[in-house]
Amino acid sequence: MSVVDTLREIRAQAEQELSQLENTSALETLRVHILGKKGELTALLKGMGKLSAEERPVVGAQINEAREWITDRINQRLATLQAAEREAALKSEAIDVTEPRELPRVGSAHPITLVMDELIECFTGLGFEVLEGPEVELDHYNFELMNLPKNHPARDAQDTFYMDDNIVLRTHTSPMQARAMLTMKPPIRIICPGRVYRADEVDATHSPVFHQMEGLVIDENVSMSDLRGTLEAFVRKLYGDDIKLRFRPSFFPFTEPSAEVDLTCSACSGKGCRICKETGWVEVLGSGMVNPKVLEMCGIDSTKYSGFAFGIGLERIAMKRYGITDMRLLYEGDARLLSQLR
Ligand code: 2NL
Repeated sequence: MSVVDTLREIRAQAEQELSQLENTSALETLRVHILGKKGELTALLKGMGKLSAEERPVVGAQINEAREWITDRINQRLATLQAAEREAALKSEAIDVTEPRELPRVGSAHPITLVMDELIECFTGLGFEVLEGPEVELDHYNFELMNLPKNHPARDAQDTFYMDDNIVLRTHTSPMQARAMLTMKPPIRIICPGRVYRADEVDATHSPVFHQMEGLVIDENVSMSDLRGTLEAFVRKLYGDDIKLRFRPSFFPFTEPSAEVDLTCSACSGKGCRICKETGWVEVLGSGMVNPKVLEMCGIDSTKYSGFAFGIGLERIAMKRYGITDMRLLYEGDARLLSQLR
């Protein structure tokens, strides 16, 4: 076949393929196939060495003409295909900015955290300082300094987890308060919030891990009326003016005298219901004047200073506040509980 015939064939073939191919990558394949290093036209150019001196310029010009023609056609087609591809990309990648989007799920604080923060706010407003301490404590701080010597029967009520004979998971935040008395000089006004442990079975009102906030005030001439006034101010801040307080005699080894504080039941306004077991009152905290023995063991002169202390169970406050009747709900991590409190 003559070079002219081959060129005609290449053109015809190119023309047909150009009209059929549908994207730029097929076009590129075609371009390489004809014009590339190993392409058909290149092969023809390489074969020119075999031609005579007269034929060479004529054939060379024909090949060049064909190359220009094909290059033009490819570039035209490229422009068309690129435009179409751009159009398609714009369509498929278009974002409808008016479409409503899925909102991110926003978390919320746990009810225990909410109550803890609120109580901290209350007491810091009354001039208390916040102290935190270790959850793994020495028996000495947790029990001995709180007037609960080894083998004392009252230890039963605070059975806990022993790491060894002398190291326990704290049963209250009192050990931190003992540390404060041993290191600070009166006047002392502190609250100690935190996690505490008892070897209790899990049920609707008990958990082996729970939260407490204890308070301690030590100064000269601190009396039971200061305790009453402080707790009354706290309850008013938390629940408002309508609620009534009742101080009921009680016993704790670390306070003398001791009192438990009841509030009028908010579910029935004191009329009596299932929540308050028909008494009209619910217990919120334990308190008392710090036992002079505890003061002395913690290095405070009990002839010069006196003090009061109290312990508040945060689970109880949270359950009362949010109407949660089973304590286990507070620890199950069910997001539906949190979403209801938002
Ligand atoms: C309760 C009772 C109470 C205390 C905690 C305390 C601390 C020191 C000295 C004396 Cl350093 N007392 N804490 C006092 C009375 C009661 O807690 O029922 N808590 C949930």
